[in-house]
Amino acid sequence: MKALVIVDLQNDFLPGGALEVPEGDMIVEKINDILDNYDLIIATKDWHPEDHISFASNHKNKDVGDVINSEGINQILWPDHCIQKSPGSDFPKNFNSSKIKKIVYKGQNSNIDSYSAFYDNAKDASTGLTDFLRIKKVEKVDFVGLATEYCVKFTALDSVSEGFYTRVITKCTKGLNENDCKLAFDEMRDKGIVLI
Ligand code: VGL
Ligand code: ZN
Repeated sequence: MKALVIVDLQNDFLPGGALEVPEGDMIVEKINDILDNYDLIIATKDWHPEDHISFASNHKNKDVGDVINSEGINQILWPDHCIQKSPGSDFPKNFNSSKIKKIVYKGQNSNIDSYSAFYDNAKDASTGLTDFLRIKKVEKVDFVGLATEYCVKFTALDSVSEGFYTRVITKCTKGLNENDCKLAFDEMRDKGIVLI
């Protein structure tokens, strides 16, 4: 079985959204165009409570872009984004979500962020995505979505370490920072992810 995991394709990550990824809107139709190549389509949603630790607004005297340390884990502070059930958390309206068999929600715990759709940033709590893929007898997983150097990277890295044959379709991802994306692609390649 061959699965596609669409990472955090949500309004807040598109131009005009709370945490906009430049040209993030340009991948929506490209993703629509490849859906028929897969046996199973899964989407992830960044799904934060209002008091989430990653929001700069929840910390006194901190700004977006500052880094705090919480229980030994560095946390970048972001604008409020992808608040549960908000319009910013929705899929883009031109995204064909009709073929999605499962939505994996992440970042729901107020006290820790979750860039990966498999585990939180402490590698503590699992979302159940590994079990879901194994039950469905998935061996090959392709990843697309936003943002390349955060949630796409960490999700794909966990996928390869969970033992799945893992690819990232680079033309169906966009990132926040071009140089960080280059570094992210190098790291993914080094860890055995196939970039296509
Ligand atoms: C993401 C930053 C904060 C992502 C999510 O989806 O890449 N980035 N939350
Ligand atoms: Zn987030």
